[in-house]
Amino acid sequence: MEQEEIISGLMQPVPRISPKYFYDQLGSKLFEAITRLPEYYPTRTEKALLEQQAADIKRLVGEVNTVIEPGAGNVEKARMLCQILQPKYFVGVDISAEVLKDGIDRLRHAQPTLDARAVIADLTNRLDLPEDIPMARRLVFYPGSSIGNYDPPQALEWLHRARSWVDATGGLLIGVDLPKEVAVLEAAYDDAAGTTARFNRNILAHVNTVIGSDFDPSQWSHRAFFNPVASRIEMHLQAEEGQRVRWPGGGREFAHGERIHTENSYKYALPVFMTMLREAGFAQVNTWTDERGWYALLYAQP
Ligand code: AVI
Repeated sequence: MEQEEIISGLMQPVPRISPKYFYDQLGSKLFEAITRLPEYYPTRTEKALLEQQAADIKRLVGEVNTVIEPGAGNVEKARMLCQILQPKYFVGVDISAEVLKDGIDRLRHAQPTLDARAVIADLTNRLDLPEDIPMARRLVFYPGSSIGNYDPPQALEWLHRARSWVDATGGLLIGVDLPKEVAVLEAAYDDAAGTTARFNRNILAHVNTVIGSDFDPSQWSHRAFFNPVASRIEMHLQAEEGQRVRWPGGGREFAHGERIHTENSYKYALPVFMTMLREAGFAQVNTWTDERGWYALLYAQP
């Protein structure tokens, strides 16, 4: 299944690899390093917003039974939210088992009265939550502007699914990265220390382990740029030389300079994203933005 998906992507006229393959063990560590880079503003801007607006968030969201975090990663941000909202349950969902389980352990340690669970799942498939988690008063927490890594139709689909995880008493708290000066955006995805370049190249090492290919990551260079028409950062890997890459049962020729598209990161203007939320069945939306207007947290209710 995974193998077929990757090979089919590599065989496209414009070859691509899904960004979900960034997150093997090393990739997850590199992503954590990215979130601490001086150029990568989304994580720290969102954290500061959560801290500054804690009282207002608590007031608006009110009593919450369960916080559900799809793509919870190391559960760093949920810890703060659970402190603010004091839910009974926390359900973290992620494809990366080890990082998630460590994060859940740390959360249990920090908040012993919280019933915290780990669900290992690929979010592109169906999400099955533990059966004893009540339907009432659920809050889906989707921080980090991860919604931006889906193309808009898939992002809308994702919002519809999030709506289906809650009833009329629930809601969605979501982080969205906003459009801003191109130099700021491009630096965030092409940092001076080269961490994002390593993160991007590491996808090839991961692909090698999944499909048995012989990609040489050092033969590929990192490219990241803002596409103003689509309002997204695009990340690509560009072949330094012409080369043939082989895998069991096949292979492909890559020309010098040819690119593999590895990620899009959409930057939504607030009114655009609010329209998507309404389309997905969230009628009431509250927003908080930082003073530079770079990032937004939105609380959406059915
Ligand atoms: C996980 N996601 C929100 C990150 C982003 O900003 O799109 C992934 C990332 N790619 C490169 N740097 C960070």
